[in-house]
Amino acid sequence: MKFFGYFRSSSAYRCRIAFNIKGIEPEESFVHLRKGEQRSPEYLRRNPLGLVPTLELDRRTLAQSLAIVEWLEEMFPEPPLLPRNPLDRAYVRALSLTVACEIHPLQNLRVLDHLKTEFGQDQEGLNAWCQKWIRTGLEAYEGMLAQSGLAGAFSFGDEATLADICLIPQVFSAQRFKVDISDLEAIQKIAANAERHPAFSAAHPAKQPDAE
Ligand SMILES: N[C@@H](CCC(=O)N[C@@H](CS)C(=O)NCC(=O)O)C(=O)O
Repeated sequence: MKFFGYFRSSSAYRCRIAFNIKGIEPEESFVHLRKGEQRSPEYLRRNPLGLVPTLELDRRTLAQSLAIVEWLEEMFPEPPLLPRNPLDRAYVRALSLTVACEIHPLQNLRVLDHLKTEFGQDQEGLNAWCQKWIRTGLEAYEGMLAQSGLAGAFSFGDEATLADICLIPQVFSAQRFKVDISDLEAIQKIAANAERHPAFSAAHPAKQPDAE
């Protein structure tokens, strides 16, 4: 099993947390996004999306972090990343997709590059764009936690789930783009608990071999 990622990629960060929780150590290969290695013909043959992560298996290749994490969950069910009850599973997926579909794509490198080159935005403009969408999405996530009343130490109960695997890398990006989320108390509490969780802390971008 070979995993292609980049230290600062939040989608790769999600998979690293999941690998750590499951106790699996794939061989790693690093794709330097700032140097554009994700668009090299060699990488595009692996992953036509031109995005990380990619998981290469014996005869097959998987793209999309949530598909990779759900495949891991099915292959290695313990410890579980999704609750047992179908409604709870759907809820945890809804939290996860709030990050993965509503927030993350808007702050992706290629989107920011496009805003810069085609729409004349400078770094200040890009930061304002990211701040707007990260804040909007995380406020909604906080609202969903309050509405359900199901959070504990983590987003659903006291054990980390797929939702936290998506949330924590997004909180890291919020810090990177200087988004003030200090008032989002439930998220702050979960982030503090994740910092003390070995699977989350070992997956942190600063601890990766390709970190700069
Ligand atoms: N939905 C995809 C998103 C993948 C993605 O956007 N990856 C980013 C890094 S977090 C990337 O490779 N960006 C390169 C670029 O924008 O050129 C997933 O969850 O895997």
